[in-house]
Amino acid sequence: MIEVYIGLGSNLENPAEKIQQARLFIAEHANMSELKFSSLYSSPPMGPKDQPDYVNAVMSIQTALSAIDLLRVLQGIENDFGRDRDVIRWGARTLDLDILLYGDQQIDLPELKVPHIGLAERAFVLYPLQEIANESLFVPGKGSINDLVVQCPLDGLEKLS
Ligand code: ROI
Repeated sequence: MIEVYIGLGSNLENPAEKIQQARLFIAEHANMSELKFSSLYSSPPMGPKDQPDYVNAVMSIQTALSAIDLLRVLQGIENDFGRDRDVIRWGARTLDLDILLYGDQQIDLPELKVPHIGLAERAFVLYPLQEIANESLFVPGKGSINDLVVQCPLDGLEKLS
């Protein structure tokens, strides 16, 4: 079994509810079990500003799925939520599920980079990740979670309730 961190993001059509629904899809999936789930956070859009704020969260799961099989499952869930792929680069999305960390592995495939690209610079990923991660979590090739958070401004990130 591998411990995996997944980033969840949405900024369309009741995003907080979308995130909670996606959480259930993942937790109830036969090949994944939930370990931890962060608070929900709101964050201004990174990328084009003419889109609504995002709701973001991070969850950890245990799975026996390979990273690629996990990617396929998560893409299937995104599609179930009606995401149109690649309409506008970095435009609004109903649901985004990203593999942030896959155990301590570094993966460099055309369709999958782990740790997730940009993880180390994105407040909406780092802060919820730190909330649920062990203090000693190390992001392969990047540094300790605590160091990364200290170096990352909040950028308007706010914890929701
Ligand atoms: N911006 C924020 N704040 N949160 C996201 O989840 C997010 N996801 C994206 C882009 C468009 C890069 N911007 C984002 O894919």
